[in-house]
Amino acid sequence: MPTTEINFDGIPGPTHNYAGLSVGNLASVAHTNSPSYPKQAALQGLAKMKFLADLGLSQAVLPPHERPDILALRHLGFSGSDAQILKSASRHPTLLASCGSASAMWAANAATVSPSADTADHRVHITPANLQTQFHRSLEAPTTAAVLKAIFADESAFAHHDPLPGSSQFGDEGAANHTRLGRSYDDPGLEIFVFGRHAMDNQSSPARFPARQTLEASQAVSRLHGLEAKNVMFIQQNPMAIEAGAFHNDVVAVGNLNVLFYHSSAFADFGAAKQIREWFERSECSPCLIEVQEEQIPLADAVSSYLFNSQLVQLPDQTMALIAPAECRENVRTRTFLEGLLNQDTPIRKVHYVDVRQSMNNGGGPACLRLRVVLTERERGLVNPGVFLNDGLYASLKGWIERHYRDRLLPADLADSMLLEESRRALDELTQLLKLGSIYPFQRAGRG
Ligand code: SUG
Repeated sequence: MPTTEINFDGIPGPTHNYAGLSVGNLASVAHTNSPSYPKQAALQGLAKMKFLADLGLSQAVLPPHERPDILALRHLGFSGSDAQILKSASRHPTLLASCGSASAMWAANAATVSPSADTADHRVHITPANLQTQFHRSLEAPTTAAVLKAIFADESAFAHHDPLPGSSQFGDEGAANHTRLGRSYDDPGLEIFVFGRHAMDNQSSPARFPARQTLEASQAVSRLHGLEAKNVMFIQQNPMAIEAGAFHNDVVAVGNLNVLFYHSSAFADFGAAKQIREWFERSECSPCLIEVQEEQIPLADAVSSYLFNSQLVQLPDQTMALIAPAECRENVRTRTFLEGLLNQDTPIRKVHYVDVRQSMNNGGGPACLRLRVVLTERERGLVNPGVFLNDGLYASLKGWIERHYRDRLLPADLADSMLLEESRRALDELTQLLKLGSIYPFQRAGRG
């Protein structure tokens, strides 16, 4: 098998709920306190994974995190038994919801990964994102780091870095603000880091909504990964896009190999396309830059439909497909645009629509749910094999979700100690299914 891209998808966890925690994420805020459907969320995520696997793509899974995060609540001064902690914390609903979010499902924010073709020591470099802008997301980094170490354990092939310091100057949201382009997966690629603001001087940044990724964080990740300066670009997100609800760059742009598909308002630096073209010229390959104008798709439609949060994948026949959210089929402008795109001369030959609405309602589309990892055949052979989705694992996961997940949840249910027990039982079984060993605090400390 040649070098390929593998999608690692986060499974929506048993506490999936709508608490409206993410300022600047229009869908999250719009669904505040709506009932959520955790079983449906997880089944939708799993169905997307199966769909991609059936297209002949390599697909793997990442487990949910332990929620509510009892350790975090203890750290914040709650004490007693787990049930007592939940009861006391329920008097602070936003705090409890923050410790109960299933946000680890959005694996595009788990880490930044640089393939071995790009790095100085020819290992795959992994930096878990600190996600420090939103408290509920900042809780993910330690478990994410443990999970990634359990999956990519061989140090001769995989280099794990600590998350960046948890300060606002180093806000890092992982692969959602990182795109790798190139001639093939084997060749050194162009790693594009998109940042929302300069943290260490006074350059423009949006006012209403937070710019989560800083230039300083992106530069640090690029240094840690040992990337060559000539193969790295730092581009600022257009503050207007953040103001319109594009809290991550992957809401307005997606790239793969020589294709970059993006909204004309995605980047503040209008010279970015020229620089990308120049890089490709040096690599003796022509890029396919598909810039979508405001007249074609207004930014508001791009954000509500999540058109650019489609996955752009390379199929075994070497053509590309867009895996778009079903919302793009319902929006006449995006549907018409996508139909037209297939008649243009680009590598994109197919559009498939997937229903991940439970995740979409919290601002997470198809591309948010996956972390892309490009691996050589040797590296792939060194990955913990338990996480690869095949028919057997698919059937096991489906049964596991059906047995353990609740149908319906409200944020107030997070105070129910039975939910914590159910979730821990589910996760314990999952680590056995995926052969991950003990990765959760409750597995190490014994049940409280
Ligand atoms: O960080 N939503 C996530 C959605 C992340 C989407 N990821 C990418 N674009 N790659 C966020 O805003 C909402 C949780 C809540 O409200 O309970 C939330 O965290």
